[in-house]
Amino acid sequence: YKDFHDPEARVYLHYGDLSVSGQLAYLLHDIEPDEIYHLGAQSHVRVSFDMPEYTGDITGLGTLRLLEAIHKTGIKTRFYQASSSEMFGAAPPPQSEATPFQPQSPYAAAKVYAYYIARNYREAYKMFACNGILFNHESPRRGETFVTRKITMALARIKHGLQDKLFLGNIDAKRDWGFAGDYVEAMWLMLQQPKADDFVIATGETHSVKEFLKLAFERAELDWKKYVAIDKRYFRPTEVELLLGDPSKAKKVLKWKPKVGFKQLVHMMVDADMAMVEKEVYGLKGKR
Ligand code: G4F
Repeated sequence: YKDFHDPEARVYLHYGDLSVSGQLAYLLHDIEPDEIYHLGAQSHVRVSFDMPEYTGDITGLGTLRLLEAIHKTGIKTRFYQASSSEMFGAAPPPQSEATPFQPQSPYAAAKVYAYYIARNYREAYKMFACNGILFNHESPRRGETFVTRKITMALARIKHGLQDKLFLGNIDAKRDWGFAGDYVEAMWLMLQQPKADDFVIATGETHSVKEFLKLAFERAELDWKKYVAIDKRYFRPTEVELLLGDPSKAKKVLKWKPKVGFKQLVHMMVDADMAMVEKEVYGLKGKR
C-alpha cells in the first residue's frame, strides 16, 4: 500500500461491505472497474461450522449483492467468481467441471450458491461472469490458520525454540495444493477470453497433510513426529477427505499450467517463515 499522494501509488483502497448492497452499487458506480475479481468471503471451512449463517450471508448472498450491483448500475465489466474445490466435497476424484457438487460444509454450500448465481447472471443478463473453481492455493502469504501456513509457521518457531508443539486435526486428508501466484495468473487469463466460462484450476496431483508435514519438517532438519500432536478440536463435523483436480480444460483453452511443484511450494513456504522468525529472534536479541 502506498499513500495516494505518492506519485507511484498504483493501488487504491475503497471501503465496502458484502452485507451492504446499496454501498456496493455506489462503489461500482464511482469506480467503473473493467474487471472485478470477487474473492471476498468468510473463507475458513472449519469456522463456517461455528458461523454458518454469517458464512451463508457473506460468502453466498454477498456474491448475489455484488452481481446485482453490477446489473443495476449497468456498468460494463468482467466478473471473476472465486469458486472453490470444496464444492466437490464428497464427489469421487478426479474432479472436473463436469463433476456434480457434493458440498460438505456451510462454506461449501454457500460457494455452490455463489457459483450458480454467477452462472444465472451470465445467462439471464449476458454478463461476462466466470467461475474459477480453484483447488487449494498456497504461498508465504497464506493466512496462518490454514493448515499449510500453520505448519510452516510452527516449525520455524519450533526450530528457534519459540514453540514446543504443533496441534493439528485430520492429517490424513488429501489436497491438490498449488502455488497461489500460478493460480492468480489463471484467474486473469479467464477474464481475457472472448467468452465467459467456468474452469477448474488444479495441479492434478494430490498429497496428504502428513506428506506436507514430512517435507516441511525435513527442510528444517526436524522429525515431525516429535512435535505434532492431534487435537480433536481441529476436526470438522464433516470432512472432505480427498481433492484431486483435473485441469485439462484450463490447459487446453487458457493454455495455462502450474509452474511451481509441490516440493518447491513446501520449501518456498518453509524458507519464508524461517527467514521471518530468524528476523524476529535476531530483532529480539538486538534489543537486549
Ligand atoms: O488448510 P485448510 O483449512 O483448507 P481447506 O479446508 O481445504 O480450504 C481451503 O481451500 C479451499 C479450496 O479448496 C478454499 F475454498 C477455502 O477457502 C480454503 O482456502 O485445510 C486443509 C486440510 C483439511 O482437510 C483439514 O481438515 O487440512 C486439514 N487439517 C488438519 N489439521 C487442518 C488442521 N486444517 C486447518 N485449517 N487446521 C488444522 O489444524
